[in-house]
Amino acid sequence: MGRLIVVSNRIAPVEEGKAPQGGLAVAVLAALKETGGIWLGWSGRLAEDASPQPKLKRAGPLTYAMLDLTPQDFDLYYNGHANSVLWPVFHYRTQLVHYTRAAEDGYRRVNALFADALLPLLQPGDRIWVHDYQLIPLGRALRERGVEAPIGFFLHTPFPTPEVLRTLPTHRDLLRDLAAYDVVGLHTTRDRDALLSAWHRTWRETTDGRVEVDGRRIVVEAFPISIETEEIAADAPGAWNMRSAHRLRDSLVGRDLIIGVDRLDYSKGLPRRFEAFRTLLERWPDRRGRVSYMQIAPPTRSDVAEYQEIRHQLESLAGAVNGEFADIDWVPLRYLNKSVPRKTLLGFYRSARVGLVTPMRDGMNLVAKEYVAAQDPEAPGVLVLSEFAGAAEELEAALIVNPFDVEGVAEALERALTMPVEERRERHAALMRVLRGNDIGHWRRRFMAALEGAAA
Ligand code: ADQ
Repeated sequence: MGRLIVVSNRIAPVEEGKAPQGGLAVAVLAALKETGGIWLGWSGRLAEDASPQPKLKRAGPLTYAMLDLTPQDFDLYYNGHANSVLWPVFHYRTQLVHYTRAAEDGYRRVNALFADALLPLLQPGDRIWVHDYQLIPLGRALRERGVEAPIGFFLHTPFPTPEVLRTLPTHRDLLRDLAAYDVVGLHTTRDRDALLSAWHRTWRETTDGRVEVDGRRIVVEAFPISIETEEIAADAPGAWNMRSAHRLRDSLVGRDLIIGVDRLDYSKGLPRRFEAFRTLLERWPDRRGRVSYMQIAPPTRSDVAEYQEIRHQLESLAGAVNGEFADIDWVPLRYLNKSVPRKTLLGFYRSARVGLVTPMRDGMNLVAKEYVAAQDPEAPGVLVLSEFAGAAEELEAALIVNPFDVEGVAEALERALTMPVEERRERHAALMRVLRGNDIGHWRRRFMAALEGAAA
């Protein structure tokens, strides 16, 4: 097997001896350690005189290649086309799209920069794995520079249906960009079918299950991303005993906890989720004083206007719910705008009677999976999960809700809070079977096997 070259917007270099944070970093590093290789991405630094050559940092069999960007390029590429056009289109929020040709030019220029930076680092036998919507044109940019190595692409967001995709003025270019890859991976069969129907005019399925676009044969498949199931299940009891988890439970004085953990993003459905909690307290008055909802939501993409707006909206909603229902010794809604260390989070998940995950659209949603894996199998909490999270395709034993139906979400909360322990155990066991059958290692190996198949 040749070396693996991973390209993503950000890279997560891991200090010697420290564990990587987060599933994707874990998966990518595991793959890179197996084969040796390079991880190329933006360094996180902005500089007026950014060099087009990446800084290289070696760590055993792998090399981190870190590119600086100019503030102008970053603004057009990242805040502009990636996060103000592609992110809202892919999450079906077409009213939030701010398309400009200048931003798309910047996006393509940065993708070309990535291609130029990668070219001199490549060797015969390399396999290339590109990640996510920031880098869709990279495969074609590499092909235009003569790269013949197998190139795979994985999209971490949903892929929209053709009518929604059409709001992007240059959607045909995007479809042609995707056709430059040998493997295109999506989270769910729904996303795969959406891409196939967008390709409909030019694609045809071949007998070996591939898709032919303009004479190129491409593997298009659902690879549902997952978590380190066994590690999380093994770490959770210790995390439950950490001081942070004790502090949390002490503060609850026996009340039930509902937990939500999300990046502060309009795709995550937080305003309606707050409304659903308010509806729970309105319709079931004896829940008052007996349940608390903690929402952890660290701000992201704060330079984009919509992200500032949602932050204000949530502050005002949280204030309204607490103003209406709080008592001298009870705060119904705890709203935290900060990030929490991974281990601490596991202890919080395990302390919560309900995991509330209600995005309006989500590629997969790893929080849903982490919440399940962190539970005590003898007394597990209940996952309430949006049908619009990719995870719902696998996690059928959760309480599945439509996040647009605020009353329905409140009913599911009430049902979760009153669910007998036998039913909770059964559902948890069913969910764990799914998460053991498809953990992050399985995801990585399946994708790598598809890429290897393309090479053959
Ligand atoms: P995200 O939109 O970031 O990911 P998610 O899948 O839930 O959403 O992953 C978030 C990760 O960050 C989880 O591992 C979670 O534990 C962690 N996290 C979230 N909030 C945190 C906090 N306050 N403190 C600490 N850690 C926190 C994108 C797509 C998803 C897709 C993933 C992976 O939007 O749909 O599942 O990529 O492909």
